[in-house]
Parts: sequence; C-alpha cells; structure tokens
Amino acid sequence: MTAHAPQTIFLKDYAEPHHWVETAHLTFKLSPRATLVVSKIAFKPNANNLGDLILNGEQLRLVSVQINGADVPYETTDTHLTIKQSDLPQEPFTFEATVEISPETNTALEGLYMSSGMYCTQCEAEGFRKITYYPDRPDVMGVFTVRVESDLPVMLSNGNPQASGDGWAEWHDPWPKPAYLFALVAGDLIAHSDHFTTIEGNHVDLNIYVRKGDEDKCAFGMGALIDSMIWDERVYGRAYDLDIFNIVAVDDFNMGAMENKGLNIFNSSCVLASPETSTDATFERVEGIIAHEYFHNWTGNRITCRDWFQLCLKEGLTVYRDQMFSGDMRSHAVKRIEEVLQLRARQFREDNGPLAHNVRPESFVEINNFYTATVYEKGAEIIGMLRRLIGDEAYYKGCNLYFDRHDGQAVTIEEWIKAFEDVTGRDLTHFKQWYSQAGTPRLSVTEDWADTTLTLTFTQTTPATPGQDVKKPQVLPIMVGLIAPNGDEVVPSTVLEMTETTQSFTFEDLTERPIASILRDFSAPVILQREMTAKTRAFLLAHDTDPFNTWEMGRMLAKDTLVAMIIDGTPPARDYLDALKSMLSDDSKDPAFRALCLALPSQDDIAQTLTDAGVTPDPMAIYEQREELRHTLATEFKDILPGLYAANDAGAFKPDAQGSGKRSLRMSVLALLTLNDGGKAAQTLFETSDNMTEQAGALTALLSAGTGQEELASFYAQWFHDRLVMDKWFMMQVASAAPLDAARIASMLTEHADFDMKNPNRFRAVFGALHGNHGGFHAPDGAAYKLLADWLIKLDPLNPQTTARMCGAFETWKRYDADRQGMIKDQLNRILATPNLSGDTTEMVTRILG
Ligand code: 0A1
Ligand code: ZN
Repeated sequence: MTAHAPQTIFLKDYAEPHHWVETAHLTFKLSPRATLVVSKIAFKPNANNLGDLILNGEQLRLVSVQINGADVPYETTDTHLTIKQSDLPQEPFTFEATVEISPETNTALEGLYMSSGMYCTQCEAEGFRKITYYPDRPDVMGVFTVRVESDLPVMLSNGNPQASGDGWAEWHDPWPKPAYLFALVAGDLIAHSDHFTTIEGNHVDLNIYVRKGDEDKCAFGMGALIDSMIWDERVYGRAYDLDIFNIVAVDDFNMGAMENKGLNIFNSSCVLASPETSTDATFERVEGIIAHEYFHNWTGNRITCRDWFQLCLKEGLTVYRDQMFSGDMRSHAVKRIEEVLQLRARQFREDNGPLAHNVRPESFVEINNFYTATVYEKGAEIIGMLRRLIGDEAYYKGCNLYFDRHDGQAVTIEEWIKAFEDVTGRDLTHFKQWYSQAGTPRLSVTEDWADTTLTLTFTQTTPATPGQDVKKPQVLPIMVGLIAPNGDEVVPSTVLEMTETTQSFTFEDLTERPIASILRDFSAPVILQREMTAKTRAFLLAHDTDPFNTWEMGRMLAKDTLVAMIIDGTPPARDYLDALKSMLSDDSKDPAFRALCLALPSQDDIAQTLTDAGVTPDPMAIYEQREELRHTLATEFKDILPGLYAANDAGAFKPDAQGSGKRSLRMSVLALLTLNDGGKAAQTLFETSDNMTEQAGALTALLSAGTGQEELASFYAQWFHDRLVMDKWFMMQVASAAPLDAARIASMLTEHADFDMKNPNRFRAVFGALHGNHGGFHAPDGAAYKLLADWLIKLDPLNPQTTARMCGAFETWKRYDADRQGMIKDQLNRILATPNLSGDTTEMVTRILG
C-alpha cells in the first residue's frame, strides 16, 4: 500500500470512467467494530475510454478480491484499488470483494457510522469509498440490491423492500443511481407512518423513523412531506417513483439532511418538531428541508450531476424549488425577504472574501468544502433570474424538456441551459456566465428627467475575486416600477434586461417625475448602490407596492442611521424613527413583515457595509451603537410597544404563517419592551408560555438585556433531557453574551457535562454562536479567535468536514484593523501548522489566508 497526497482536481480534466456499473449487490454483516461488506458488482467496459479498472476505497481492510469468481492481480493505495486492463475480461464481468470496516470508531460521520446506537450512512460526496471499493463518482449509475444482516429490529436501504427474515432484510432499488445516493440504516427505531397516492395512482408508504421518545415530534414533518409530494406533482408535474419513502432522524450528522434515494437521512434537528420544544423558525426549517430533500428525487436523483463541479445543477435548482414551495406554503413577500437576508449574510460575505468561487467551480481539493452558500443560494438566484428573463411559461416548458430529455442521466450545466435555449430559441451563452464568474456585481444607477421622459442609467462592476482579476458584465434582470408623488403606481413592475457595463432605459409619456422603485423582489443578486435621500426612502417605505423594496427602504434607513451613529455620533435619523413607527402601527400590514422591518441589520452586516464604504469596522463601536439604537427604539416606541405586544398574542400554538408571524412580531416587541419594563413581561411569558417560540423568545430578551440567569437555570432544569432543546440552551447563552463575556462563557460551556464535541449540533451550538456573536468573536483581546482555533485543532482529527466548514468564521479577517488581522492570522497559521491536519481543513485555511 502506498500513500497518496491530496490532489487538485480540475473540471477541464473530466474524462468518462473506464468502466460502467450495471448492477451492485451488497451484503452488510453489521458489527460495531468489524462490519463485513461483501460486494458483487457487474461492470461493463466503456468502449469510449477503455483502460484499467479503477476503484476508490479508503480506510477499508481488504479481505478478498475476485473477478468472475477467480483470483486476479490487483494493486491498492490508501485511496484506490486498481486492476490492470490486461488482467481484465474485455466483456462485462463481475467484480467481487469483501472488506471490513469499523462504524463505531468512525467519528468523521462519512461512510457507515454509528449514532446513538444506530447504524447509518452518509455518502455524498465521496463517502461510499469508505464503505467498499467502488467507482465513487456521480456519472457511474448502477442498480443496487442490498442485504443487511444484524439483530436490530429495523434494517433499511434504498428502493423497495424485497424480502426479510429473522436477522436480515433485502432492498432493491430499480432506479440506477450513483453511489453518493446509497444509504443504509439499522437500529431500534420507531416509525411514524402515513401513506400517499400519487397522481399516477401509485400507493406509497411513508415513514419517519426516529429513536424511541421522539415519535411525538414527527407529525409536522410528515405533513410537510405530503405537502411536498402534492406540490411537486401540481407545480412541476413530478410524481414519486417507489412504493415507499423513508426518512430517518439521526443525532450526529454533519449537514442538515441527505436525499438518498427513497431513504432520506436527516439531522434530527431538521425533522423533529413539537410546539413545546421547537421554535417557529425550526418548524419553518423542517418544512423547507423536508421539501428540499424530497424535491431532489427529480432534481438530483433521477437526473444527477456528471461530476462534482456540476453540484449547483442539483443544489441551485433544488433550493430554488424549495424556496418556491415555502413561498406557496407561507408568504412570498416574507419568504423573499428572508432569502435575501440569508443570501447577503452568507453568500455576499463569501463572495466578498478569500473563499469567493464560481457557482460552478473549476477546481477543488476537497469537494466537501464546496457545499457553500455560493453553490446553493447563488445557484438558486441564477434559476430565479432565468425565470424572470424568459417568463413562467418558457421556464416550465424548459424544465419539462430537461426532465424528459435527461431522465436517468448524469448531466452538466450545459445540458440544463440548452433545454431553455431550445424552448425559447434564445442564445443563453452570456447568461451562462453567471456560473463561471465569481463576485457580487455592484449596480449603480442615475436618474434623468427631461420633458416627460425618465431615463435610468445603470452601471455594473464586479470587484476582482481570487484568481479572477478581470470581470465582464453579467446579464441582469432589473425589475422596476414607477410611483407618482401622490403614491399611485404609474408604471407597474417591468423587467429591464441589462447586458452591458453601462446601459440606459427610458420611460416615456409620464405626466410628472415619478419615484423609481428599483430591483423589486431583489430580481438579481447584486449590491445596488443608489444615492437617495432619507425622505425618498421614507416615501417608498410608505408607498411602494413591492413588499421587498418596502422592507429594503426601511433597511437602508436603519443602515444609514447606524453608519452615521458609528462614524460621527449622529443621533438616530428622525425620518427613520417616524417611518418605522408608522409602519409598526399599521395593522393592515402582515405582522411577520412588520417584524422583519423592526429587526435591525446584524453586526456582521453593518461591518460589511462599512467595509464597502471604505471604513475599517470597529466591532466594539458596531455593538455599542446598535445597542444604543435598540434603546432608542425602546424609548421612542414606548407608547406603542405594550399595545403591539398584547395585540399579537397568537393564542393556541399553530406553526402556520399567521401564528408564526404574530409571534415573530410579538417577540421582537418583547425584546424592546424588556429594556423598558425591567423584564416583567418577559418573565411572565417565560413562566406561563406552553411553546418554545415564546419561552426561548422571552429568555433571549432577558439575556440580551443582561439578566435572565434564574430563567436560564430553570430552562436547564426543565429541558436537560432533550438534546435539541439543550442545543438552544448552549447557543442562546453564547449568542446573547456581551462582547467581553462571550469567549469566557463559550469556554465555560465546553466544560459542561452536556458538551460533546463529537456531536456537530452541540459543537455548532457553542462555536457557531460564538462566531455569530460579532462583537464577542472580535473582542479586542482575541480570546474568541484563540478559543475557536483551539477547538478546531481538537476537532479536526475526529471530524474534518465540520472543522473545515467552521473555519469559515475567519473568512472576513481582512476587513478588520491590523491588530485583529494579526491575531487571526496567527491563529490560522497555528491551525495550519498542526501535525496531520486534514486535507479538508488545510484547503480551507490555505484559501482563507489567501
Ligand atoms: N445534498 C444534501 C446536503 C449534503 C451535502 C453533503 C453532505 O456531506 C458532505 C451531506 C449532505 C442536500 O443538499 O440537502
Ligand atoms: Zn440539496
């Protein structure tokens, strides 16, 4: 066996495999430290690219290898098993191997591992190679039959159940699939069951499998699954294609969930939900993720990616589909604002720093490092732009053509775009550049009024990103509407298609100069730079018919106010305070929308805004001025807060848009009220509420006001037995700590008996919250930087994937002053110097250092 250094893989080097898989028969004899995997794989030489049989395999103890039942010479390295072409039959042949693996000691949570006594798998992207020798690449699609042997009561794999007996079960998946969609689960689990009849008349058994004690937290997820199945039939004409659809909840999982064919595996935090233990945000997340994984059945599974560079083909499209679904289930306006908040917080941040990359990257060392906001969220924005440019009808026609043409195939972005070129007759070459140019375009606009004509002149520039110094103009759908001074909309929403660096658009025959509402619905993922007076912003806040832009105007007012407070101590702008107050008091407006208007920009968002304006952000000043503004709002709105709090009591808990909207406004109001009433209302709510949204909302309000220690203790006493609620307990304390306390509190929590670094949810609860606490993370002594680095160094040998992802906390380091830059750089170099650092973390830290 020889060692193998990590390699950079390039999109341009793609070549078909030497062999295709026809069928794969796998037998698993499960045992915690010595599971035997017996594989029998029918291979067919690829006439287009003949060569050696090259199989991936890592951390496997090889027991035997045969071809067509006979011994054969082979070579292994720590990553591959190779059989020379000259030792292989030229016709289809059967490869058989037996390997031994150790699920119990697999803390990386990739391949076959154990979580709370159950066996489960995670194979995307390249985990199957830790299960057995196989061509572990998405373009190799085979029909799998799986036999599981164990003494556990539930044994599951992909596809349909075929046969079972005492101590064994067999599953057969008729749909050819790549290895990354393989799954196996075995454990002492309970099913929450239901069923669904597809539009084609097929009966489907539905199950959500959970650990005992969690069965009362499945009903909401099951409802979301059924809603998703109905929606995909109705909106995209896609029906489910097996007799059974299983979901399993596991406690230890690196990501949110995984779309394995017919056997979705979920991080328990993304599927379990009950009013007592879950917040509205959790319900919404569960609904969205269940839909996302279900929708992958068509966008990802039936049609998959040719190679991992095409990841956005399935992820961007599936995120777009789950966003459409959530908008239909709840409120489109609220959903769009939430999407943009998330896009700006994660993707714009990524696009503006050392980790910026194309939506379709051109090279990688570790593909797991490319499950990013850029691939997922910017990937989804590209689909939204495409739809805006070609219209709804052409969009669905193109999707249908794509599904019909490529069902059962592993394809590329080229094939996706071609379907839309074919239905519209348009050349989408320029549009496709969105996949190959990183960076967030800055879009500036000037307005000219002459006679009866308004001319809008737009200019776009995209700053350089790592490895891409020169940027070309992108195709931008810019949705615009015009409002007359009396508040009437004189030109309804229309999409302008910008393709050049600078381009003008005219609106003629207007009787008086209108106010333009630009980039409605956030029609393109750009940073709009528009000079506007506070008065004009307040006017649009009051009169724009586009809910996104209404919110955006309030947001800009809040940002301008905060920036002026930070830079020269200007007191909060009157226009902003008055406009916000009248918006909050307007009962005709959706409470969820009003809650979004009341929420202040995050500290990280303010830091990015200052950076964009050429100012080095001071995290302490950002924290202090944001707190100052919170206190100002509490004082200014003193007379309306109690009324809003009382009026938005949603009554009995229902996790729907209406109830959650009211609670969201009520909790935002409570956070301010707590600054006025010494915490009285929050304490009462904490003691009397029967749902987690209010209980956690009250506790957060108290903690953020610097009190709540007693409530924190009683929260622990009430919930210490519930691991998902305990994640919130850990998270809330760090998230609401004052800057100078955050690192100390996080460090103290790592000593708590319930802290378990091997559980990604718990690790993220503490360290995700530490990073999310902007002031705390960037406290002047650098204690948080050091603490996070210490723990990343500890976690890396156990779980490289989660370690690498969490290094992203440092991605903005170049925004800050020389002292902070120096401290962060020292920590990054310390991580990099750690002996035997994983390839995942090495790649991330190297890229962040730039
Ligand atoms: N495909 C899944 C997400 C996922 C990706 C990678 C994983 O391990 C590296 C796990 C899950 C989704 O989009 O939901
Ligand atoms: Zn996905």
